[in-house]
Amino acid sequence: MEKHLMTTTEAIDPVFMFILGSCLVLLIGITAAMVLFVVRYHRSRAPEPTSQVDGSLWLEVVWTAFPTLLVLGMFYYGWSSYLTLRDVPPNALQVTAVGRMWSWNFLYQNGKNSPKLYVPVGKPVQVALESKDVLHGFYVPAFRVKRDVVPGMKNHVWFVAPKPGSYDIFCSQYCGTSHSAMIATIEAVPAEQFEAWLKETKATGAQHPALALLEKHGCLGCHSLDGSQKVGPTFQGIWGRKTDVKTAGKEHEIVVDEAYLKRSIVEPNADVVEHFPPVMPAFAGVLTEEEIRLIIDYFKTSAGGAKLDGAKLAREKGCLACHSLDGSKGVGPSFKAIFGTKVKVVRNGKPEMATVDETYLKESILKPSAAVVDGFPPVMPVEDDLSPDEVSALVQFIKELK
Ligand code: HEC
Ligand code: HEC
Ligand SMILES: [Cu+2]
Repeated sequence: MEKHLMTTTEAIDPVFMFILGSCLVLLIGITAAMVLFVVRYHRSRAPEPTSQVDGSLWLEVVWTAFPTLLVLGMFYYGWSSYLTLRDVPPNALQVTAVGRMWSWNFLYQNGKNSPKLYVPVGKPVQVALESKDVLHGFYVPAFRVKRDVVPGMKNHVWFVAPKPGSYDIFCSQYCGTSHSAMIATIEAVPAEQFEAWLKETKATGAQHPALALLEKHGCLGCHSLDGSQKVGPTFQGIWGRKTDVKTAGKEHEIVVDEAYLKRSIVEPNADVVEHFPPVMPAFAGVLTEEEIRLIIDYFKTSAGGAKLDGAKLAREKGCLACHSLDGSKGVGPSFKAIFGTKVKVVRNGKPEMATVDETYLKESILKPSAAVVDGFPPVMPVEDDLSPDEVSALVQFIKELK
């Protein structure tokens, strides 16, 4: 038999009941004693003091010892359940929750991401907490976990979903206009269903033999296939993209081609991509010529050719938290049918009319404060980890919205 795992709910609930119970007993006891004394010693019943006792050791010991023990009991009980909240079971599933104004996105270790937190029923899940912008709070009332999500700080919670179903996730820190809309759900599903869901991602090009190689050699631990940041640059859209690299200490721009890819795999420190640490192990002698061929082929076709889904991106990057698709006004203007229209914007403090074309859209995404749409607050965040391909996909998506 597996040892029963104490869940966060099981750790917190008894402490809560204990403290609530103690408070109730004290409240009722003190109120009853007070009422009793008021009646019993009312002036009409006892006009003169009835007793002249001026000390009772017994009473003093009791009223010192009892509250002390009670409070120490609360501390001990509370502290040990706090430790349960902080000690993550070693076999916990790892997920990262990324909070931004005003949405949550959940990243799984295989690179999959989702706006809903899917978890297997009955298994512990550790959620690492990250914020893209301001202070948020990850709050799941059903599992009694609540933790601040602070930009630049590592934090985590863990929980076990005991039964299949949906559980609410809220943001517990006021983080701006649409704070109250920063809601997501945990979908707890049976373990087999969860595994199937998790694997679904790899649907694109799952048949490609290079993927197995990328997995086998741990490339996907450092490189994502979906555009997300890991230790190394994403493989999404890698073929033909322009990259700044450092070769022998000198910075220059290259276009990703066969020769560059081969060198990057065999001799990664020859050209080190800007803003990344030179930590990639060399695969010379580990991968055969044939295998490297396969991987490069894969980059050329699947990873490079895979079209980015602008709609999915707009959701993942949180754009849809502020921009509607149906014409309704949100924190920002709706994306519906804006392409080709004219908008009044304020540029350098001066109002002007702008035509919504590709250049305008691109600028709006990369430098939101350059031209601020009239009647809207200048609160759109700069998404600094968008790749050029992602920006084009977003522009394309907005362009096609009828
Ligand atoms: C320990 C983490 C790690 C592993 C494992 C790893 N890489 Fe890398 N890789 C990096 C980092 C960091 C960079 C960027 C710095 C550099 O260029 O050395 C990089 C750069 C690259 C580049 C150049 C990317 C660009 O945008 O120009 C390619 C191609 C690449 N890796 C392929 C692979 C392949 C194929 C494997 C598996 C056989 C692999 N990597 C395994 C960390 C890793
Ligand atoms: C925090 C809310 C917020 C988020 C998140 C956000 N925006 Fe905006 N966006 C705004 C606001 C407010 C405006 C209008 C003021 C301005 O132009 O800066 C705006 C303006 C725009 C415009 C110009 C629209 C027009 O009608 O002229 C585009 C295009 C745009 N955003 C795209 C995006 C994309 C793409 C994303 C996701 C990467 C995004 N926004 C994320 C708030 C947001
Ligand atoms: Cu928030």
